[in-house]
Amino acid sequence: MNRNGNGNGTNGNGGNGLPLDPSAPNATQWLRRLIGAARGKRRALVHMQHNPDPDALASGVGLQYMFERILGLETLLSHTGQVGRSENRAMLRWLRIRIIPSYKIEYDDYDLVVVVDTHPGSGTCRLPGGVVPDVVVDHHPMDEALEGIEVPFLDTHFGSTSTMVGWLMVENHIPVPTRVATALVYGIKTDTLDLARSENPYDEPIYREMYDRSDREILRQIQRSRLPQDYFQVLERGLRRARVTDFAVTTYLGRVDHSDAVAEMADLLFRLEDARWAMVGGSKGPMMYLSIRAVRAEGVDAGRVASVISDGNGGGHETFAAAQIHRPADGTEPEAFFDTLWRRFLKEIRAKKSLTRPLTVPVDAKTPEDSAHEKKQKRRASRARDAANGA
Ligand SMILES: [Mn+2]
Repeated sequence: MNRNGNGNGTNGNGGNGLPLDPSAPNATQWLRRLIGAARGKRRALVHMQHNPDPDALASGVGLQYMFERILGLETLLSHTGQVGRSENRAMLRWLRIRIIPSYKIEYDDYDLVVVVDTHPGSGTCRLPGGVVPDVVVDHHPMDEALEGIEVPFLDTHFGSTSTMVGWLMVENHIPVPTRVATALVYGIKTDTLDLARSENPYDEPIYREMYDRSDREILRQIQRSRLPQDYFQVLERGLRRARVTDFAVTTYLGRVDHSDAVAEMADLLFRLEDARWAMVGGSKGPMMYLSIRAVRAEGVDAGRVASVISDGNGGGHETFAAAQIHRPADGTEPEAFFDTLWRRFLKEIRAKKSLTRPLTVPVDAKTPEDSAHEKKQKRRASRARDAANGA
């Protein structure tokens, strides 16, 4: 699993030319290795993380552009899962990014396979069995060293994979078109919480370089994208069911169309004053999705908690993590299953279950619609009684 810990990445030069790890290749050496792996190839495939987020999409677009521009190598973007969040769908639309579902792809037809924003062995890497990528570009921490990859450009010092790709272009003076720059801006923004989560010398200078070349109007269209009605329905359900337990805030969204809804709700609840942890669940088909957020502190590791409560089906960083768990085949209702995970979560973070209260209203509180409906029913019943009594 993709857990935090060793920061086993290699490293590169900062915008100031100073590598964090002096033994690591610099941007020119990485580019040379990348081009070396791609030279003479006929068709390239860039495989993104499961349910690709803006960082995966942007770094994919960046690499696609580099391969096509430098080598004239036809490059497709492939993915598993789906792009759910409205902003991310707007990004695809406005930046004309074409992505192809993995099941439509014959991997043998490609002689260069690149994995971005994830790595083999991580829960978010769903390469078909037996496919070993030639190149991996990723900033996520990993449990064990990768073997058999020709170009493992892996560095946990970068706040996003988009930063890594932008860095390759800036340091090597590769011109960046508006479309690619705009994508990279949005990729860096979302992965680093507008740079607030960035703790390295790369994200900010690369962000600035890309921002200068980006299309602001398109950025606005993406960030203020229209939301479907069911977004608000899920939001309402999540708030209504939310509970505060000790220092943790949690909720279950019920059925969701995509796992991004779970992450969005976790981000929202996590803003609750005094909450040190947030966990949100949602079910889709046979799967239960969880998103976990934690305040950074000594000994806190959200990735570990996600992994433990999901029996190894989750992971992530110290402060944010996720899990995808197959519901038990014994017919356990999703809600009951979430409850089991909820108990495990509270136990793992040592929150006192007895200190549980609703965040907004009691779980079984009536909505105005419920009350109106009930009144109508009562009126109908009394009319029926009156009629029966011959009144
Ligand atoms: Mn990323």
